[in-house]
Amino acid sequence: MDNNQNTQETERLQYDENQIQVLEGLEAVRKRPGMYIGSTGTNGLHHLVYEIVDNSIDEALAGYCDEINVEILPGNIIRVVDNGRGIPTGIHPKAGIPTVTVVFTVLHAGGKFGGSGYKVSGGLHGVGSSVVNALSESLEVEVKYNGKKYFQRYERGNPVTELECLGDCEGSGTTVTFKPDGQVFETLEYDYEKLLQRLREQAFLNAGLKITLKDLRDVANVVSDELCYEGGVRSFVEYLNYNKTPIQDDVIYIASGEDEKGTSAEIALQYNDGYNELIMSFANNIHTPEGGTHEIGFKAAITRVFNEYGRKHNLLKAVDKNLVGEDVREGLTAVISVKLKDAQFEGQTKAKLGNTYIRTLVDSVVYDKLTDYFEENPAAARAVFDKALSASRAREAARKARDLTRRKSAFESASLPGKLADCSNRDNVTTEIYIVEGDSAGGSAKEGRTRAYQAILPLWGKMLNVEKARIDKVYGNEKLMPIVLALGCGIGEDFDINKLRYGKVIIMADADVDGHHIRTLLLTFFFRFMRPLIENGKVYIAQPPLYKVSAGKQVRYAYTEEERDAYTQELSPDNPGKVNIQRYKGLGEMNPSQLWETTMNPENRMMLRVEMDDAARADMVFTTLMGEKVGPRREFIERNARYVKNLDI
Ligand code: TSJ
Repeated sequence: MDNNQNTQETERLQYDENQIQVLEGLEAVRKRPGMYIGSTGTNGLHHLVYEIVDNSIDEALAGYCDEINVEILPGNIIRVVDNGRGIPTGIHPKAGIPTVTVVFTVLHAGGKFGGSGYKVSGGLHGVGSSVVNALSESLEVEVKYNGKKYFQRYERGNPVTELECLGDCEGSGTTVTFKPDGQVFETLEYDYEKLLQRLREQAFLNAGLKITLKDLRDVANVVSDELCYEGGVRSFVEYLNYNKTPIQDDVIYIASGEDEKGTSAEIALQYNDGYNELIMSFANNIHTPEGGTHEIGFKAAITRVFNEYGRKHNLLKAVDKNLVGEDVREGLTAVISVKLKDAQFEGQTKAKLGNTYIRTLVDSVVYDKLTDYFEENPAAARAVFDKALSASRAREAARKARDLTRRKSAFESASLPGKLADCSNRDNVTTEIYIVEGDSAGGSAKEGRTRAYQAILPLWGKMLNVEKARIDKVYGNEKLMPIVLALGCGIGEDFDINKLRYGKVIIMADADVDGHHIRTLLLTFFFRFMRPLIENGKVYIAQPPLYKVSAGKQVRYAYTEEERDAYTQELSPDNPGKVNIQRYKGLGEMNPSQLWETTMNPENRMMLRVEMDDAARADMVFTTLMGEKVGPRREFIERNARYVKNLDI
């Protein structure tokens, strides 16, 4: 880190009573970091960056900042620079120390000395820069304020220099550089794509704000992105629909304007020819993946607009039932962004907006503007209405198909698929189902498994790509139904995680192109029709070893090239030149006991749990990889080769 030549000479601060309280506050943060940043895993690590950047975004919202730069420096040190007013450096009247020092050392100091007014209450949001400071091995702040440059350094939350004036300067702004504490975090490695995703979101939500992200960790390979969207939420919807095929030319944009309480709503939406819905909602720029009153108001309004339009233009006859929410949201991509002074976040993860007046506000503005849009754009209105109508017919067909499957399975008494070799235990905690590609691997798995708690379901032949199918095509599909029946938890609206028959759902396929394809198809299916299965961490990918390294009777299985080389080293001293390396091309090359030892035995096996960072990111990946457009797919793979590999976990 820079600018710390003077550190050693500077005396440590003398602490008065206030300061001691402060340090006890930050001590609490270090004792229970999870309480403040959610976790000490990779999410918590990234959360530190968002906390700092949010301060710059507040400054932008207040109208004083239009550029934010975020850099990942060598050693996974983060630097955030903005061109705002700079954090005030004068003595804070209550604390008796510089305001900037208060900001970094007093818990919950944020917002007490100004800010945009759109502060949020409770939860993990806006816990503030002092938390980041407490959880950083070191943090340095440089402020350009009132024509002077100031600097202060902290270690694990404690100031180790006074706030020093470094002399005159031009302009104003804030630079914060921090190194997350290895004593606190399980991992210190920043994920560029993860930061990019979140910063891009913020750039869309703050139209015109320029955010730059730079990865400077590898000098030979500097990566950077500049994010600036004049179109705001409209651009956001265009971006989300980038690899989809819209059925209307324009993005519909709805804005409420600000009311006397300072509340406002902005909505952008566009329909595409696919079958999925993607709604991203935000309150005060904070993502609300669990929805809340803004989403409820939006959904209620569009359903009403569609039904009134259908009745008025006689597209829905007297005998026809009303369209339901699912119908009018098929193929919908929407972004909802509301701003309010007294945001209440609810739910387990504080990811759901609770203020009831927002429902009415969003409902009425969406209802009015969308009704106008339909009347003024008859061609687009007809296209989206007809789509909703055919969604409603498909829903009816799916219901019939589902009832048929239910009757059939009741009739056939055993409702489990014939190919399933079930386990004998009946609980859904300790049991596992292996979904195995190919009959021969399926055979080995059946023989090698521990029957008490491991079930095997072999798959064979080409599987349906559900990215291009509606739910009615899943019912009765001979490749997918065995999975649905074996898992027992239903699909789509009927899905019920409590009915899942196993504790873990494990996909086991070869480590080659075909295996990759099967994994992607299965994950697409789970993501589109059994999403809570992924959200609840039930889906795993088995990792068969890539190599068998043997010397005489000694055998090692290697899951990476590094491991292979290490085992070769390990075994060679005793057996010079006698090390044999076999590369496994498929599961079929292993006999049942080898398959058990290397891939299925909980004591030895490597498995990856499938996790979903963000529905929007996952949606984009699945549409790109499995959808119809070839151009975006190629671009995506070229740009994200590393990420595709990660996702394919
Ligand atoms: F919080 C923080 F310290 F982590 C941090 C704050 C980090 C970064 C990168 C930037 C900022 C920040 C704070 N940028 N801009 C500001 N602005 C103020 O703190 C500020 C300045 C002037 C006034 C005023 O009323 O005159 C009010 C505020 C909140």
